[in-house]
Amino acid sequence: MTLMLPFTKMVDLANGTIPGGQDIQVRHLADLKGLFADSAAESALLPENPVIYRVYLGAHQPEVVGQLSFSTTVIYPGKVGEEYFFTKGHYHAKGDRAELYFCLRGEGILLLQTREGEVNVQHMTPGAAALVPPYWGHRTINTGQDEFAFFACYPSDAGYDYAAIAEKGFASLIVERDGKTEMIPNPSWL
Ligand code: S6P
Ligand code: ZN
Repeated sequence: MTLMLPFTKMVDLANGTIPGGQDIQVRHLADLKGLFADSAAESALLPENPVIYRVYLGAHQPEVVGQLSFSTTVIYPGKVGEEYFFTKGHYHAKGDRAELYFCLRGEGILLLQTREGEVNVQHMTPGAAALVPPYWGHRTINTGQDEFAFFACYPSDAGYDYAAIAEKGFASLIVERDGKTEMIPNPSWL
């Protein structure tokens, strides 16, 4: 066994970034193509191809049992049609791996769903610690006017299954109607 040394990374609480982190993933609209319900609105915005969110990896540990990795995600404010900007969303490839989210700034929704289609909504405001239990797919959505940022800590071997969400989406959509945030059924959900 190789003994790893403890370490500390600072999260910038003002903006939710991890300065000097190991990696930054940038997700533009083109990376989320096909995920928004209003495909006409999506196509209209594609030439502009805005950045939807960034993921700042604080620690990407070896993908083995017992290790923890952590990151922050900053989702920018905006909508495609009436649907707020969101993350791609995934199940963990190892479905029995849980995850913890801690909201740093802004406001948003953690939308969870089982493979059987049961949906759950957690409201995220600064200070909210939300648990993603094993087997729940998860997507985060910026329902506010400002950037929405949260910290995530997860087993390093959890992995990602994006395919199921990319194919079927979530059973519910989070939209703005008449200036209010609403959850509506996804008309394309089978
Ligand atoms: C990883 C964790 C987050 C997301 C990030 C982006 O298990 O849930 O770090 O990766 O919020 O979301 P997505 O769906 O694009 O990976
Ligand atoms: Zn996850």
